Amino acid sequence: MAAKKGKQFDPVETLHAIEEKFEMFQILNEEGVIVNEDANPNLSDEELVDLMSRMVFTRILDQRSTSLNRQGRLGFYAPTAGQEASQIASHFALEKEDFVLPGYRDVPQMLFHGLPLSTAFLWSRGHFQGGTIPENVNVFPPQIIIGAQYIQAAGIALGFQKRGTKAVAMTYTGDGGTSQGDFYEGINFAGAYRSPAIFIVQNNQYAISTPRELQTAAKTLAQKGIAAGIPSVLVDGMDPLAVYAVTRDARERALNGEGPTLIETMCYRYGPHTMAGDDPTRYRTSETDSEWEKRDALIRFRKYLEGKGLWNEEKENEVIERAKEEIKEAIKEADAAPKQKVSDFINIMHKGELPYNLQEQLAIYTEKESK
Ligand SMILES: Cc1ncc(C[n+]2csc(CCOP(=O)(O)OP(=O)(O)O)c2C)c(N)n1
Repeated sequence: MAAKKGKQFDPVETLHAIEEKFEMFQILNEEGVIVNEDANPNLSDEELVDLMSRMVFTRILDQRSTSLNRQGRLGFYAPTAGQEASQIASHFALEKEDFVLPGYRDVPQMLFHGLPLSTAFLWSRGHFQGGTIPENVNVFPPQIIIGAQYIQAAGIALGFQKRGTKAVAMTYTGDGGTSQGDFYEGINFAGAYRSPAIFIVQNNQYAISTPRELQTAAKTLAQKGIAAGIPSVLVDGMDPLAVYAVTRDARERALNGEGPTLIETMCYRYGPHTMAGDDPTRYRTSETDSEWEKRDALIRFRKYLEGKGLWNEEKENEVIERAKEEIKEAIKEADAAPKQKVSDFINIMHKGELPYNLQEQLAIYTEKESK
C-alpha cells in the first residue's frame, strides 16, 4: 500500500506534545493562597481542620517513630515527612469501604483507614500480630516488594467490579516503583478491564539514592499511564487541596464505571530512605532540601487555614499533644503483646495437618519454649 502523501507522522513531536500536556496541577500555592479557585474542592471548615490535624499527626508520628527507632524500640521505619499531602490528602478522598494497598512508607494512610497504631508498631518490629489486619479494615499489610501492590490493586478493583461493590482500590508506589514490571502490568490490567482502581505514584525524587532523572527517560511519571489508556495527572504533591481534588475526581470516575486513574504526586522525602543506614547527604545537597522544605504542605495549609480563622498555634499544640499521647499508649500496647515464639510461626504458616518434618520441629520448639 502506498504511503499517504502530506505531513509525515513525527514520533518525536508526538512525544513532546504528550509531555507538554503534563503541567503540574495546583490549587493552593506555597504561600497558602488559592491560585485555582475553579478547582477548589470546597471542603467544609470541619473537613479542612480534620485534614490539617491528620497531617500534623502524621508529622509528629514521623518524628516519634524516628526517635523510637533510634532507641531500639521500633524496627523497620521508612520516614514520611514531606509526603503528608500526597499520603493524607489522597486518602482523605476515600471511604471506609474502599481498599488501600500501601507500600512500606504508607503506614499513615493505613491508620486513618482504621488500623490500630499498636498493630503498625508491631509490624515495624516484625511481630506476627503486626500483619493481622482487623476484619473490618480494608487494607493490606505494607508491601515491601516494589510495585507488587499495583498488581494486587488491579485484582481487588476487578473483584469489586465483578461483585458490583461500589468501592475503589487505591494503591501507592514511589518514583522508582514505576520502573518495575508489576507497575506496568497493574495499570494495564486495570485499564483493560476499566476497573475501579486509583494508582498513586509518590514522586519523592529518589529511589533510595537514585535520583528521579536517572530512573527513566520519561519526562513525567504520570505520562506512563497514557500508554495503558488510562487518565493520568501530575499534581503538586505538597498541595493538599490539589491532591484531594484529583483523587476525589478519580474515585468518582471509577465508581461511574469509567475505569482507573494514575496520579503522580510531586513531593520530597526530607529524611533518609529508611532508618537502616541510608545517608541522604551522600546523594543530595542541603540547598535542594531547603528548596523543597519551602513548599511544605503543613506550612502552606497552616497559612491558608489561619487566614480563614480556622487554625492557630493553640489548636496545633492540642493536636500535637494528643498525637504524642496516642503514640505513647500505642507503644505501651505493642510492648504488652506476647513475645513471639518459633512455634507461633509454624502454627500460623500452616493450616490443617503439618508435614512430618514440621511436626518434628514443632515438637522440638514447643519443648524448648516450655522451659
Ligand atoms: C522488587 C524489589 N526490588 C528491589 C527492592 C529494594 N528496594 C527497596 S526500596 C527501593 C527503592 C524504591 O524507591 P521508590 O519506588 O521511589 O519509593 P520510595 O522508597 O522513595 O518511597 C528498592 C529498590 C525491593 N524492595 N523490591
